[in-house]
Amino acid sequence: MRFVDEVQIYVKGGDGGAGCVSFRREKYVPRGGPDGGDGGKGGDVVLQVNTHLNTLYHFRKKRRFVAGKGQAGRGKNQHGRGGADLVIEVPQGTLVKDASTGMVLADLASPEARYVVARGGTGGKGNARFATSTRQAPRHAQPGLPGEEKEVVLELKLMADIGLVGPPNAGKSTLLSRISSARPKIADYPFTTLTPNLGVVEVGPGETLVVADIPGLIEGAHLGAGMGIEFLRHIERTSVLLFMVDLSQGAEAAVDDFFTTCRELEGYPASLLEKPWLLAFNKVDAAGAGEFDRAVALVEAKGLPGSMSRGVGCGPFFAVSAVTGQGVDDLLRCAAGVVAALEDTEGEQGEEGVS
Ligand SMILES: Nc1nc2c(ncn2[C@@H]2O[C@H](COP(=O)(O)OP(=O)(O)OP(=O)(O)O)[C@@H](O)[C@H]2O)c(=O)[nH]1
Ligand SMILES: [Mg+2]
Repeated sequence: MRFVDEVQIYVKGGDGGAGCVSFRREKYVPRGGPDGGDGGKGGDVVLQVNTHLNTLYHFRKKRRFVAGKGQAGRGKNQHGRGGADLVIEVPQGTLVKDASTGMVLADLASPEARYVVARGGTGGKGNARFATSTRQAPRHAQPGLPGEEKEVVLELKLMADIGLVGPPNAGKSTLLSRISSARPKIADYPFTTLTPNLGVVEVGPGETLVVADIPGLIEGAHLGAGMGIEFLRHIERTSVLLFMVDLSQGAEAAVDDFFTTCRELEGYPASLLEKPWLLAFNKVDAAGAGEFDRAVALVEAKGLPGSMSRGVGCGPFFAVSAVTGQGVDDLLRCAAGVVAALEDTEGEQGEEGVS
């Protein structure tokens, strides 16, 4: 399935129904009073999170959404029925922006998030409402108001626990395909991955991690080189960064790649480097003996960028092979521990907030 992470759609609330002009007609009552009912309210267009959706793919064909109209009022003071709401399902993590101003209207980050994106118009008042002591037979009623309409941009930021970052060809997609049932394209050339992939990894009974694999980053990506850094928005919300570099090119090149990736992340507005991180030196199966130890020593000698978090207790360096599976379990166990620890601290902060 192709990943669609931004779509523009047109939404319009239902028009309100018109109020009715009507007079009572009864035998022996020559001039009955006004009895035109009110029009019904138009339906709202509502965006609702469905946690089973991972992409905006379902908007590829349908981009216009108009909620139901309110019915017109009728005689005998019968009010028109309200129009039906139109509920549009979106993945969790969808950001809603006004297409003309770019303003963020809503951030549907929680699993139950719901947002009325276009309100239905109110129904018009029937002529019964306009009767006064001096004006007993009003011949007018209000029209219904039109529903609100606008163009909005839906932007998806994936909700993943772990974001895989690194240069092209490091083996990020290979790792994702090894640890999850996701089947990203894998090939021996740079920029195989053009759109982010999500994989769900089972790390224990009933315990899962969502891993996001994004296109590779190269030097100057924050200035637009390669695939640019647009895709980094998908890891803005991940709890942990998993750097991956190719150790089979030798310790120096691998470590250079790591620092290049860090620099590109530094160039991204949201402070990604403050997240806890792990560094996987991949392709150990094809690397010379001792390269891993040399690589770790090189990173430590160079020192980490100042804005970078200090890594995590259980690592942060791993020698792995996404092809043979060597070291992968250790890496996952550590990553799962970091994610769980973060969730615990977030939970505690939440509880403090309540008291
Ligand atoms: N020997 C060896 N080769 C690997 C390993 N992991 C990945 N590869 C190979 O490296 C190449 C690139 O792998 P991908 O998974 O496509 O790399 P990527 O990081 O997703 O690349 P982009 O999508 O271009 O950013 C493929 O030919 C893989 O078979 C590994 O552990 N050992
Ligand atoms: Mg890839």
